[in-house]
Amino acid sequence: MSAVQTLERNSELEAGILARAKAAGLEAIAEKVFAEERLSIEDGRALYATPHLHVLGELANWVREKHHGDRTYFNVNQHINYTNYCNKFCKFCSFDRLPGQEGGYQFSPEEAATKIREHLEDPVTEVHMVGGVWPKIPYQYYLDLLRAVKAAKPSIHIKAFTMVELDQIQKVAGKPMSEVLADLVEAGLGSCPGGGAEVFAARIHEEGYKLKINGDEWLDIARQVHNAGLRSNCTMLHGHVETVDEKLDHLNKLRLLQDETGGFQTYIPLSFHPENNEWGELSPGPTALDELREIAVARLMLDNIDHIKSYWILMELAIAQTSLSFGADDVDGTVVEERIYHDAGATTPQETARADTAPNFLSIGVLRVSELRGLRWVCTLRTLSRSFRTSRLSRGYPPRICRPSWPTSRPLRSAWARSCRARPWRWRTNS
Ligand code: V47
Repeated sequence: MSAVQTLERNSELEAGILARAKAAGLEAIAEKVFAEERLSIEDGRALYATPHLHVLGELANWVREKHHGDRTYFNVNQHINYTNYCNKFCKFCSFDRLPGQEGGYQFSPEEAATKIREHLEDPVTEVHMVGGVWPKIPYQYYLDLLRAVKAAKPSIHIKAFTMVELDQIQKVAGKPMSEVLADLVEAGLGSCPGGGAEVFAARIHEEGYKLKINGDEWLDIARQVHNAGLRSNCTMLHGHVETVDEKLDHLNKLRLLQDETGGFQTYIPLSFHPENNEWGELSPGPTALDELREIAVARLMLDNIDHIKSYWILMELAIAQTSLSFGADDVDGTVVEERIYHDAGATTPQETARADTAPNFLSIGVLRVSELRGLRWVCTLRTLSRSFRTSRLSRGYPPRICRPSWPTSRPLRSAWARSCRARPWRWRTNS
């Protein structure tokens, strides 16, 4: 297609979206989106309120395609929750235990390293390591944990310790955060995950997690992490007792810090899971439509954060797939062993084997699945890409959900599915 044809098609696409936005009363917002103007809190309220979820999705998908085209990022990673000992008693948490309580555990650095060694045959490039906050854990433990994991697999990228854990680590270290971060980096830390942010509003902090750092403290530690040259993710826990305005305040605070530091790589809305925790009595958690809205609003409000992640462990694979048409461009990874959400009632599998996941996402027309290695894109994986035609993403919305152009007949399709499982992925490593 020539450049002129592409331009014509894009403006046709925009005209179509604009017409539907107008019918939905979202025309002014659509114009701002196309002009790449920042949306206001008032615009955010309209996005949360609109019953026209498809128009919202269309706008978010337009932005997603503009930034990432037909790419979806996927990661061969491994989660390690090194301890569930915690003294914060957050009302949404089902994972925490006290020492001596049934199910309580803390891995030694060597045990964590063993978990990495168990997967040396897999092309795992990143470990996501978080745990509870337990003041009796000495500073040296955190350094040893990083070193042991790195020794088990020197090439691995370690994404570890939320701002909440860093706060605790700094307290136990008894020295400035800048020095603590330097020590952790020296021991192997590569970046930080986005957890622990919950909802920044003082009311929610007071109601749900008052023993933990508050929103301003979370943001301040994130600032220090970014200033130390590390990148991090950011999150918001939604679907419990929060209001729309509290969510918009949270998103706005993330957006402002990102203007300042540029250090957030990915935003992940975390869907509240209600089993085995206090807040479960107050809320059943978000519906699939709430989850799609959360992804789309984030894509539109967080205009300065590159990646919006649908964490499939929380959302179920099918909703995570659908969310790729509502603004998400990242689906996390293989995970291997997850405890925080499974303790809270998640019914997703513990691990999605690469061979199963790739066809799952590819089957909705995502052609290239790329690997996020420790928050840096280093690999592009073109599994099966020749078997599919770009239908979903380059033709705009609504997605033709989302048929691969081949194979079409049933026997061919089963043969194809079998071969997906049998065929190892091919990797092209850029580093
Ligand atoms: O901070 C705890 C949340 C977070 C529940 O950075 C719950 O790539 C739902 O942040 N229902 C930790 N959520 C996990 C996290 C994360 C996950 C995946 C990827 C990344 C990343 C980060 O989990 C906690 C808390 O907000 N959480 N309990 C619950 N019942």
